[in-house]
Amino acid sequence: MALFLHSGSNNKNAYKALIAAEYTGVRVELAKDFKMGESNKTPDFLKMNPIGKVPVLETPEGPVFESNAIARYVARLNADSTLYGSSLIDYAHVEQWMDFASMEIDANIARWLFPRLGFIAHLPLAEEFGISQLKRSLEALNTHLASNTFLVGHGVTLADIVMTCNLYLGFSRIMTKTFTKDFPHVERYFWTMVNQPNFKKVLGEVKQATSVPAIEKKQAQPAKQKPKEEPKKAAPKPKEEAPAEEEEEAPKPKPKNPLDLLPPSKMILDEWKRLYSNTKSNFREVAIKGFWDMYDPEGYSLWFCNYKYNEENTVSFVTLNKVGGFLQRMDLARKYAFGKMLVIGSEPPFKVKGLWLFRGQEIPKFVMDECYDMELYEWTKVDITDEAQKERASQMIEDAEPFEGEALLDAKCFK
Ligand SMILES: N[C@@H](CCC(=O)N[C@@H](CS)C(=O)NCC(=O)O)C(=O)O
Repeated sequence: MALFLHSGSNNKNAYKALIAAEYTGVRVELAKDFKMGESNKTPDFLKMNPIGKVPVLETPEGPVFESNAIARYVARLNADSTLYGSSLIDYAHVEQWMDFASMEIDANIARWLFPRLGFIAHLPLAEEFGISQLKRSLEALNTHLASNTFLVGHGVTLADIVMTCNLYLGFSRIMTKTFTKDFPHVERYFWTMVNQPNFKKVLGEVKQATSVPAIEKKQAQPAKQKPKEEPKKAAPKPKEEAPAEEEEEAPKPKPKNPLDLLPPSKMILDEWKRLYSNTKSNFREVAIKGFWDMYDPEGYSLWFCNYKYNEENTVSFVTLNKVGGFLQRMDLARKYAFGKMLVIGSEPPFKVKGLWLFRGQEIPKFVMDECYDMELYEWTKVDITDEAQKERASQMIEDAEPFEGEALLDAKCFK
């Protein structure tokens, strides 16, 4: 029998229980025809939650409100669930991070975001305080995640679910790349989590906010306005209202990509990509030879990359998702790059190494700026006058196995 969750379908507080349900196998369904602002004002709803807020879970034993309590209930419905870790101290740490996610992350994102959406009055000093507290909390989280893949232990717990849902509001609505780049481990953690299949089923494809919402002037007076459910779009920003944090996010006219202004190259990237894709046999003789025949060292450069935190790659599917996410985020460079990423080793920790071909002599600045994964790798330019480096590059292109004496868990291509 399914349990019914009363909430709109785009509520990060409801996502906590929905994701927990994916992990525990408990059936939780959103109540049909729920309308925010109407359904949660009815006498029947107020009997379930006297404050009239969502989400509320209807259970055979009565309703539960407060999203963390609901998520805990769903996690505990399956006695075999590992969402609480496997010891008393794990349990305490799960609770610790759930509270941290709510009080230190979510509350400060709300202090920054909600006034901008017009839910409460916008007070610059209060915003400044919220942002400084959020940075302080993210700094602490970043330090923890520098040496931990998950918040607690070696797998997803309820703490990761609650933290990710709270971060989701921030990443998707207000925390732009300019803001999050100072917390690279939080970025890596967030994108790894939202790409886990059980998260993805609920959250879908997640996109980072590209600007800080403008202050909704018409709603900036207190009273009247009540929090709505995470509306989809912010109005365009009135320039004179923009505080410092927002200035740098102002939309600029899109300049031509500087790589398009480079002198023409004799190497046609698409031709190489076609050769790579179409070579089904004699790969060394056909594709690898073809690559070096086409390669133009003046118009392009080759780079080895080596993941800086290989010791964290203790779970195969998490490592593969991490690399998969990286390749997705490189989409912006498709016209200017080709890459091979190898996940190396037959047991953890897995090593992630790659080879990239970029237009120009440097790694393109827009790639460094836009794709946070780049900072997670060490980059070394390939010296093609060195036969050993050239051979290593060839082996990476052809997924040679064993690679540097080890089996390959996977090889992914960006083309
Ligand atoms: N602490 C609560 C927060 C619930 C909450 O603020 N819900 C909002 C939507 S995300 C709501 O129902 N607002 C309607 C209102 O304030 O009347 C939880 O985690 O469940």
